[in-house]
Amino acid sequence: MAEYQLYCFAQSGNSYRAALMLNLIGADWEPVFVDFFKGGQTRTPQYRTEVNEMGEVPVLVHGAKRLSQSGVILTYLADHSGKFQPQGEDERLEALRWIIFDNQKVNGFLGPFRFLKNFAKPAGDPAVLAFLKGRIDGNLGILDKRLAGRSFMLGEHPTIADLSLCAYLYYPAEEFGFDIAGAHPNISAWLDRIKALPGWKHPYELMPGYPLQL
Ligand SMILES: N[C@@H](CCC(=O)N[C@@H](CS)C(=O)NCC(=O)O)C(=O)O
Repeated sequence: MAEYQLYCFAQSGNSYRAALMLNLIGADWEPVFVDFFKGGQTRTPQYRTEVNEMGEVPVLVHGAKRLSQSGVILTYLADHSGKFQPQGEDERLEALRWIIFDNQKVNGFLGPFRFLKNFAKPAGDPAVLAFLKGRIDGNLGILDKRLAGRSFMLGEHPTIADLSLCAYLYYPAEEFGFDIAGAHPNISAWLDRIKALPGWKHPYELMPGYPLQL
């Protein structure tokens, strides 16, 4: 058995943060496929009792430790590997600030938008999609501005803040119906820099369940 197990599925950008981090730090890890779409596995009492009471992926298992919330998982892996770790109190707080902003407002809106547009049956209400799109555009603008004149979110070195914020941004533009990298040059260059890190893989290569069988 590998040292780490990650409960995840390919379409989950929230899981991608953790899977990408594990790959970039060269961890000995294996995915545990969670059948979110067909089996509704995260909603079963068994999943909520045995895996995660919050009914979510990702969940990281490391020996006796079981962690959920990608921000917690990224922090744990950074502390244990010494890689992608913010340095000193100011950087730690700054990374946390961006991770919370990301969870709530960047990928926190992109994930549901993509789900409602691409996977939900029936597809989401156009008024809901329009609301989310407005929020997404504003928040991606904030991210693009932050990345002007910086290689990564906290400066010249990549940290867990970058690995959190890129969660949904490598999925195909057709799944969103708009081209994030095309519309945001600083985000586009930053995504290329993350992609160049040794061990980078696309979410559909890194996690099980692609293509989706419904
Ligand atoms: N803030 C959480 C979000 C996790 C999350 O929403 N995961 C989705 C899959 S991408 C999920 O498991 N949803 C299950 C559900 O809503 O029933 C994190 O960063 O880990």
